Amino acid sequence: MTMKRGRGSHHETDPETGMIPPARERRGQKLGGRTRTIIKEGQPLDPRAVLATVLTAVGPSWICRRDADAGYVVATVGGTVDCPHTSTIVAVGDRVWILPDDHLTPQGDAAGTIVKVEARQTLLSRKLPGRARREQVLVANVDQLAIVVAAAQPAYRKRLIDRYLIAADKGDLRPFIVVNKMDLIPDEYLADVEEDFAAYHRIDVPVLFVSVETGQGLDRLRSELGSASTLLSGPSGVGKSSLINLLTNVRQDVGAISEKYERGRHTTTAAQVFPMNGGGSIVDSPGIREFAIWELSADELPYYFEEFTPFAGQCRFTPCSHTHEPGCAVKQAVDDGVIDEERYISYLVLREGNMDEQER
Ligand SMILES: Nc1nc2c(ncn2[C@@H]2O[C@H](COP(=O)(O)OP(=O)(O)OP(=O)(O)O)[C@@H](O)[C@H]2O)c(=O)[nH]1
Ligand SMILES: [Mg+2]
Ligand SMILES: [Zn+2]
Repeated sequence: MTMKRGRGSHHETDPETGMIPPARERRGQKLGGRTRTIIKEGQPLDPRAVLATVLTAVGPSWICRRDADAGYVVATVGGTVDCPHTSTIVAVGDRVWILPDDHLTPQGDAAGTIVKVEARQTLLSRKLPGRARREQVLVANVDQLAIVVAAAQPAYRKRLIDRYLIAADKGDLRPFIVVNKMDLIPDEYLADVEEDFAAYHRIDVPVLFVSVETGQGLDRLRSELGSASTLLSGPSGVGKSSLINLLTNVRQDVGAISEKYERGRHTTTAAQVFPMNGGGSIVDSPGIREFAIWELSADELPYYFEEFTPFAGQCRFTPCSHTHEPGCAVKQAVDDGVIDEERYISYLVLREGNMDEQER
């Protein structure tokens, strides 16, 4: 681990798997243990079941909000669940049907069992960190992905940004980049930082330069959020939660409930949906250390670098991997400065192997 962090070395994620401990607990208790969950599609739905949205995880349970009355339910998955997907049975953002329990939780909240999960409209997923070849869905059903990085402390990594862009493409999310902590950049270097992100403008990915400290760029961010649902994701310590604190004042609501179940946690440990006043929602998520794309073949890789497309047809060889072939028009475009060199490096790194990424 050589990644710089903005503050002390807190470790909300499991150092080995990169996952938050509650999720591991959840898998152990619900999937590996005696209360095994059986996935069975298309079973009749109990008429008492109510539709809700998963807002966040607490230990092995999920805090959900009922559609009908916006009330909260703490629900678990157990027994047989009707679910169209096989990886990550329930994720934050999922639309679920909950069978209400007769009893409240010991903390006094309505309780229930998730009996059905709806198909996901969009998703952000990655390969589960570690050796296992499994998909991990981080958040479902948001419209937009704000890739949040810091101008400094911690330093941003283009390789990570480019991975996020591919994952957004795969999961049908509209991506944009938020560069926070611009207050840490001395005036004489501001133009350099902005220039460093110009390649993203050229591929139509908006880049917003903001600062929680000075308020710079927050109006632009608000208008980018609009009435959509937006996931904020990025490394730890870049200011995702700080931004959300500024942008929404309903944070306390959901936060208060999850704190009853997980006392004494300060950093973000699970993704959490915050409804916004003007409609839409904003989703906070724990800092990401590793981001390997789930299912990415070398053949399909060039299609995720859309700026290569006008040149790819002019390569001398077909197919051309755009790595070593003579007469490669993509490489020529990089040499000519028409394709951004950093984007090309991301392409090469991903071709080499889409491994878990820590310090690239
Ligand atoms: N200088 C400066 N510091 C900031 C800014 N935004 C946030 N910070 C600080 O950066 C640190 C991390 O902020 P958080 O909001 O907790 O970061 P996060 O991205 O939510 O981190 P995780 O929950 O661990 O993923 C805090 O000490 C913030 O006060 C900013 O614009 N400028
Ligand atoms: Mg946070
Ligand atoms: Zn080529």
